[in-house]
Order: sequence, then C-alpha cells, then structure tokens
Amino acid sequence: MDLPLNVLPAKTDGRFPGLAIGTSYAAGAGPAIQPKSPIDGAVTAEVGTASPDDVGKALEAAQQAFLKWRAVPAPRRGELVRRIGNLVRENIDDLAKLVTLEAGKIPAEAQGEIQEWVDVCDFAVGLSRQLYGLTIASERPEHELVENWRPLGPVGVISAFNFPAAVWAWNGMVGLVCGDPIVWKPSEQTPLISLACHEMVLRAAASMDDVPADVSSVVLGAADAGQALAEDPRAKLVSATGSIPMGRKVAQTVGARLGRCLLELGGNNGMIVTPSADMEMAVRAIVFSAVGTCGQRCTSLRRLIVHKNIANAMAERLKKTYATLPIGDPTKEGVLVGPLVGEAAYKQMRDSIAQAKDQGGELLCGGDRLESGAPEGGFYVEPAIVRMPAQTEVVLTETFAPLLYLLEYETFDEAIDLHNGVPQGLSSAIFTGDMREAMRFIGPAGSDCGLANVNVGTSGAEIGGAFGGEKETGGGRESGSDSWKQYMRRTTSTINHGAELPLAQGIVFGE
Ligand code: UN1
Repeated sequence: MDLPLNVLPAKTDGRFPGLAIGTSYAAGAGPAIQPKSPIDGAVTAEVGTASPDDVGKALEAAQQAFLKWRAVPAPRRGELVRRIGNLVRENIDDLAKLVTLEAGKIPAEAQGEIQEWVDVCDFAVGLSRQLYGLTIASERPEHELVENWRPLGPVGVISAFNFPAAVWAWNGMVGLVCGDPIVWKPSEQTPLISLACHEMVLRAAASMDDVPADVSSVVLGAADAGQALAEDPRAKLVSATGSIPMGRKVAQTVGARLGRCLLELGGNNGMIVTPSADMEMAVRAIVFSAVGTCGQRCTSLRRLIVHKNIANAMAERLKKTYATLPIGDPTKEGVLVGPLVGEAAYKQMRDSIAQAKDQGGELLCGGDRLESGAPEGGFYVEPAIVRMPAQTEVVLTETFAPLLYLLEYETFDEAIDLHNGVPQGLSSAIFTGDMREAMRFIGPAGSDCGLANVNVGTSGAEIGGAFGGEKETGGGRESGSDSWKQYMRRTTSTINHGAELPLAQGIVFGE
C-alpha cells in the first residue's frame, strides 16, 4: 500500500519524526522503530521515538501554549475544531487508509473510525458555545453563588492501537474547546495515523491567527514515554485507554502526585438473549459485536448469555453464520474479518481457547489460523465460539481477539448475576421483546456497566453519549454528554454585592 504522503509530515534521513511539538518536528531522542502492518507483517515505515526528556519538552511547550489558549474565547476555540473537522472530511480516505495499514481494519470500519472524529468535531464545536456553569441561591442576603468552568491545562492522552485516531479525537477535540493543549502518546503500532492527525490540527491552526500551534503535540514511544507523561505534574489530566495493567500503572503514578486521570480500560462485554428476543436481529448484532474489528474493540462482545431453551438453536445459527464469514486481507473487497494485530494476540487467543477447553468448554467453531487465502505475514484467524458450562476463570479475563463464550441461564436473576460477575464493566446489551426485562437490565439492579444497550450490540457506540465503564474498566467517561467537565476545572465563587459582611452558617465573629 502506498503511503498517503499528503497527510503526513516529511521524513528526515528516511525516517518519520518521533516527536512533534506544534510545527516543530524532530526525530526524537528515543530509538527508531519499525512498526509492522498487521495485514502482511511488512514494515510500514521507519519512525523515530521520543525519550522521557522529549515528553517533558512537549509538556513545557503545551504549558506555554495553555497560557495563551485559555484566554481565547471558547467559541473561537471551537472555530479551530470546526476547521479541523472540515480538513478531516476532505482527507477521510487517506486517513482511513492509514488506519487500515496500521491497525488492519477493513475500509468500512476504518472510515467509520475517522467518521467518529468528524462527529466529535461537530459535537465539540457546538459544545464550545455551551460550556455553561450555574448560579446557586446563597443563604446570605445580597450574595450570589456562581459556578464557572475554566480551562484545566495540558492534557496527556495515551491511546491504543485499535482506535488509533478516534480515541485521541474524543479527548483532543473536546479538550481543545475546553482550552487545553493536548500531548498525545499513541500506540507504537500506529505512529503514522497519529502524525497525520497532528498534521490536520496544524493545518487548521495555521489558517487562524490566534491559535498557538503548540496546542497539539505527539510523542511517539514506548511505555517509558507514557510513564513520563503520567509522572509529570504539568499534565493536568491523563486520559489513558488500553489494558487494565497499563491503566493500573497510570492510575498509581498519577495518583501518587494527586493528579487527575480518566481511564478507559478493558471490557469483558456481555449480552443477554432472552426467549422473547428477535433472533434475526440478535444474531446480526452478535456477529458485528463479536467479530467486527476482528474482536479487537474494547466494546467487542466476549460473553453471550442465552436462555437455556434457545441456547442450542442460537449455537447452531451462529455456527452457520460464522462458517460464511469472509476472512482475509482487509483491503480486499467484501472481506469482513481482517487480521489480528500480531503474533502475541494470536498466541493469546490460542491460549485462552486451550484454557477454556481445560475448564470444561466445548469449541463450537473457529480458532485456527488461516492457512491460505490471506497474506502470509499476517495473523488471520477463524473467529471462535466456545460453549462454557459455567463462568470459569478464563471467562473472567478479556482476550483481545474474536473469541466468544456462550453461557446458558435459566432465570433472569441468574442471567444478571452471570452478566455482572466479572471484574470489568464497560459495555453490555440485552436482546428481548419483554419491556420488563429490558427496563430491569438498564435499571439500578441490572447491568453494572457504563454502557447498557437494549436490542443493540455491545460495540459501535455513537459519540453523543458519554463513553466508558465501571469497575476495572476504570470509571472514566469520554466523548459526549457532559464528559467535557473532566477537561475543565470548576470554580465556585461567592460574590457579595452588599455593604455588609455576613458569615455563612450565621457565625458571629467579633463585632
Ligand atoms: C475502543 O475499542 O477503544 O463503541 C473504543 C465502539 C467504538 C469505540 C470503541 N465507538 O465500539
């Protein structure tokens, strides 16, 4: 695949920059990397990386930019994001191409990811005129209590390979209208799309005369770059998306300096299918959620909890549908299931299937690597379904691959218990025609996840809602609704417009 050079910065000495601080690109003081495309294992490019020291430089530049950016009126900050959105619309094909190359997504899903960026731009532009506060009745005469939201400061974003543009965009576009510069540490697997994202910001910023270019920077690198970002008190918010162990490390590091973090970690997403469900719709939703993006979304469906009377029929339907899935090179027309990100992911999938069998599971289909019909250097697998006798240990962990566990339930209470009986709490779904079951599922005694869907699969959320989850998923909320509040600091002001100085709680102090 030819690189879409028109959306990328120039190379120096045959290498793409590893450090981008506003308009200044540099190789970065870390070792160069050669990421491989999941499609065929071929090296996509040689790219520099940033050292922990470079991360400090980016944060310093972000802090300086913040002093200017926070004074620019929010609707004007929205204008920057509006222009970014327009550039993304113009370049959607090239940007999506990079997502396919580096993350192995099929074009429809790669385009969908860039569309999420466009959508969150639109959302953030509107938001830039709605960063509203409150006035609160004061207990004192001639006093006002006023709540305002102010820009927070530089935001560090750590993101994963599987949504290499959208996750940064949710944080970045909202953060920018909130008045915060963004310092981004993307996955080492996806450096090119992140440089292209930064380019879009730079080009939009260059078309305005009141935007400090240093509102955006990219620090490519390994875990030590992420660690440097988490440690640095100049990062006023650290928003991290990825594995639970990574999030735990970030939370501990940020917590040690009493900083603020926003975590969006693993899911172990479940769906309950009850006897009154529309089977046709359920099967379509299951297949998209479980095998879309080759099972590599944090919202991918991992656990299917089906009523015992329909479990056999469901297993048969799914086996039939799985047998017809077009797996292979994601750039080929008609393919729905692309590659796993690499060998480690494949090994993890094999390992989990072996463990599931040891724990009493029956492999209904899939699990093998494709021997033909796909590029040799890639890891193409047949999506797997394992029928489990119980929610055993392996089912409690997230395997980032197209591996679906099928569990049975008898009573609705049991279904909810099974559903909530895992440490993660990101996305969940119920398929039912019964309003009582649906309302119970989304109610206080139902799903304990951040996302609880009815007759909709677990993956593919829109940007307008707050996105994130509970328990080991980390508790953060990104993107829509009032997630913006995390990117700002709240001030409560008591204003006395009278000529007396009454104290709260009626305290009389001296005269
Ligand atoms: C992720 O996998 O990190 O809801 C995010 C979805 C997408 C985002 C997934 N909008 O599946």
